[in-house]
Amino acid sequence: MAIDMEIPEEVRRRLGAARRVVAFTGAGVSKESGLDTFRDAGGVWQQVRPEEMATPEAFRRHPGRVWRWYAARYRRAAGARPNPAHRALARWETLFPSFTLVTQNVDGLHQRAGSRETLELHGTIAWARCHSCGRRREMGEAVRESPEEPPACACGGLFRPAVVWFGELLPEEVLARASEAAARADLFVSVGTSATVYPAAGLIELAHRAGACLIEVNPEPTPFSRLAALRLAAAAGEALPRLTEEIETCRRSTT
Ligand code: BV8
Ligand code: ZN
Repeated sequence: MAIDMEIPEEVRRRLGAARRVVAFTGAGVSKESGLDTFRDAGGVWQQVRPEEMATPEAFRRHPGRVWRWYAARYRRAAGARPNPAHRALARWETLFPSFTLVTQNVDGLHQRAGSRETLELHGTIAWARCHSCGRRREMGEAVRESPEEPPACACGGLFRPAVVWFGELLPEEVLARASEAAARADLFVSVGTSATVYPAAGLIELAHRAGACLIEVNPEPTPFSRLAALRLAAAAGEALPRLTEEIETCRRSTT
């Protein structure tokens, strides 16, 4: 599919001059790596109800069921490979004086594509942590040792995936750093997210209100599309490498 890369002159100017840049990603960025999104047709939340799998109450009631479901998601994520969208974003660290990658994804694919610092708002599936005392261990090791039931911690509590469930607080320092980066951004690029889960989605509005140029990469519109200076209605794996070329061109012509 050829992507329409008609970039308005004003946006080109902003791409060329941007100094503090934030990319904000969601499940759509990993779609082309073979991982399901959450809210699209056939997505994760059409296979299971979020309140039955992704809440502390669900874990208390059915720890084995929740553990097995996350063990399966862990194996799929571990078996997936980063795609051109992840790789393009890893390069953005070298394109701008300041670049912050903020993700809602728990799959670790940004890091595996080479992104050195990624703010993981919803935690990670690569680690398990004790639901009682917070002790951490690698998810892969925990799943191999105990594939059917969550392993017990030395404190007597149960290990769970180190992700953020509905009704739980986001990691305070990660959210603070992401909010600060959004509030200071002059360019904010939202990729592959339905922008419906809070407080994460609030970062988009925060950046927009602070004057950032907003770009949205998503085949479908979102509640924030109307704020975007540029919308690329295409798959991230195609749009981001092309956008990266355009950014490089714009930056060469401004320096
Ligand atoms: C909290 C992690 C304080 C584990 C996930 C304000 C208003 C309304 C509700 C709330 C509010 N504030 C808080 C809430 C409640 C709730 C919430 O937001 N509910 C919503 C859904 C109504 N939030 C919380 O509970 C948060 N905690 O607020 O704490 C508190 C505490 C107690 C009481 C009150 C307050 C915690 C939320 C954390 C949820 N964790 N999961 C796991 O993965 O199992 S949620 C889940 O959604 C995902 O993990 C993901 O991180 C997140 C966001 O989804 P997306 O990544 O955007 O994925 P989605 O499928 O939706 O969209 C994919 C997009 O990609 C689509 O648009 C599609 O078009 C596009 N796409 C498809 N293919 C491609 C593509 N794009 C590009 N390329 C492609 N190829
Ligand atoms: Zn413990």
